[in-house]
Amino acid sequence: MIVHSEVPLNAESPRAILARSDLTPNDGFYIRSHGPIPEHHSGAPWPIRVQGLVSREQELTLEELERDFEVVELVATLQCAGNRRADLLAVRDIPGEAPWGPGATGTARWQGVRLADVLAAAGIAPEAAYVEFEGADVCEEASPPQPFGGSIPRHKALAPEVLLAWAMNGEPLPRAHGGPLRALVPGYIGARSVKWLRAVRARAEPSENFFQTGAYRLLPADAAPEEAPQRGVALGAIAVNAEILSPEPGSTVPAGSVELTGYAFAGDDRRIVRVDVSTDGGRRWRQAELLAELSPWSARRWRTRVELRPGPHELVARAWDSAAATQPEDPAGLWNPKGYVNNAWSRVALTARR
Ligand SMILES: Nc1nc2c(c(=O)[nH]1)N[C@H]1C(S)=C(S)[C@@H](COP(=O)(O)O)O[C@H]1N2
Ligand SMILES: [Mo]
Repeated sequence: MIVHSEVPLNAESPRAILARSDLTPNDGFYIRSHGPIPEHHSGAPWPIRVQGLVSREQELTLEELERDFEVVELVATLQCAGNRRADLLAVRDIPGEAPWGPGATGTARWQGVRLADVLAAAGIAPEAAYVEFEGADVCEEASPPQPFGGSIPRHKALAPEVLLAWAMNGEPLPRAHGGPLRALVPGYIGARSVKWLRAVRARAEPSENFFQTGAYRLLPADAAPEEAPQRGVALGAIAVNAEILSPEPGSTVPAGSVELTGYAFAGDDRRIVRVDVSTDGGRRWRQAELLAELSPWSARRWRTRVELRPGPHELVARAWDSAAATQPEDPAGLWNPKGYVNNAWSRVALTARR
């Protein structure tokens, strides 16, 4: 793993791990944490509260979730809003934010219960337009310090793909990934998939948590990060994105036919429909072969071959989604004060040798 900080633990997957398989192994899956991992002894109870605009507030243990609701499994990709930030940092400095590369994403098979079923049992009120999640980790970087949290709109909270999940790739949810229980919101920025889940709250308004109002907002380039609550927009659905995974940037490869692989991911309920690659800076494109789509909520790997003459090259890739959205050409126009949502074309410079 490429470690960005030890405390709290933040680490991204190397390109090679993402290139190897559709499912990311648990021990190679990126970890993004704003606070310390909360104490929990395995097997000890972890009751969650379901509260707010519901007719019957509840406290549910893991055992009750598993016993009283349908257990479902789902393959879904998580992707941090800060994925690929390094390319924005190359445009202009972003103080206090780590230079995440393309490995702040991963795909796993998750197991849990549908949030919709839990909300139905609690009797979610018609005026509940948002559902808030709150974790157990108190984050010192928030002002004021507070548990990590955030919210999603009602229509998403009631969608069948949103889970309260306790297992990842057939193992109990590892503590670094929110064990014993996390929210899983496929198609939305990773920040809404709150780890170490303690409370689910139906509300008329979006969450007032710092990570909803003060961070994970897309600010205009001229805003200061402190202006976040007044300016910009809270991030939700992910924008279409793609990255070249191999060859590695800066590598030297034998000239001739070179295999190019990568990932592509479309947000919310959109699907990847096409990936293009170019060896001449985007004047001419050819289509890559799309590999398996494990679920509507998962990233898709792709591959193709390009002919490279000896010398320096820049390989370019971009994806298209089912709403005909594609990626912007240049990160310069995407720069924003917190360094989110870099979905510019992927560019990898390398050398081909005879
Ligand atoms: N409680 C809590 N939940 C959290 C976070 C956190 O710091 N605390 N980080 C969020 C962010 S920003 C992302 S991208 C994902 C990362 O999930 P992972 O560490 O399992 O990859 O978790 C989200 N859930
Ligand atoms: Mo994130």
